[in-house]
Amino acid sequence: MAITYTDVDMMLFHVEYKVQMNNNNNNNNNNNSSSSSISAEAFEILLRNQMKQILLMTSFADEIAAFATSTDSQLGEPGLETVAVHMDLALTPGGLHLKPSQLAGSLKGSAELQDDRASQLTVVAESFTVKDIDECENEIFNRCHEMAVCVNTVGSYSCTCDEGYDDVSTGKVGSDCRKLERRSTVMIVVGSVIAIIAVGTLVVAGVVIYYARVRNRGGAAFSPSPSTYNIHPRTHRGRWQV
Ligand SMILES: [Ca+2]
Repeated sequence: MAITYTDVDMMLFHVEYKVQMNNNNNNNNNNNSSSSSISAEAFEILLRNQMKQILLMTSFADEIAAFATSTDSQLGEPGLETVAVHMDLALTPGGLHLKPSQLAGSLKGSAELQDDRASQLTVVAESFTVKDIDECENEIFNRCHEMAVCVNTVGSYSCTCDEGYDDVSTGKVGSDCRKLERRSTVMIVVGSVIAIIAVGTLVVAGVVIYYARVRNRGGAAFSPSPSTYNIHPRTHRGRWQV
């Protein structure tokens, strides 16, 4: 199980450690044949409760937002005493100052205080290692926009919009990138073309109208008036008589 915080900014770390299955209880019952048997469900409950106690005693307890554990080994196998455990640890942004080595040291110290060999489940304190989670490797861990570059940092990550894209994010920087400049340029070009066509149409229309008027005026000047025809009414209509 992994923590997936994509709606808020969290510091994510991966913790690897080992737990030791203690057989004291079963030895006391003289029943070694099922000494290691424990259901996966019961083990998860034990593990989570113990880890919660350990985490609450660390120096960064106030920064813990959530944790999730998972195991590699199959549980309930005869003779199985040590199980490798993975834990995803989410801290609030206030934990930014903490380094993985500091987290591991605090976990170790807290586990040593909790170490109780008489109980069924014992945490092997020496096994804690803390690693940064590379949020950029898996999209479920980061909120970078598809047109943004994701850069992993210790405990966190950053997003930067690609060149030519504007950052219009309202939340995490680089979570929303838009092609605003190019869109404006296209609109300007389209607007200019429309304006040129409109002006050209007006000019052409003006020229056509002008020549039409000139043509109409010229035709009236050279046309003979009806009175001119009446001077020689017997001549062929339309021919001039000198
Ligand atoms: Ca990281």
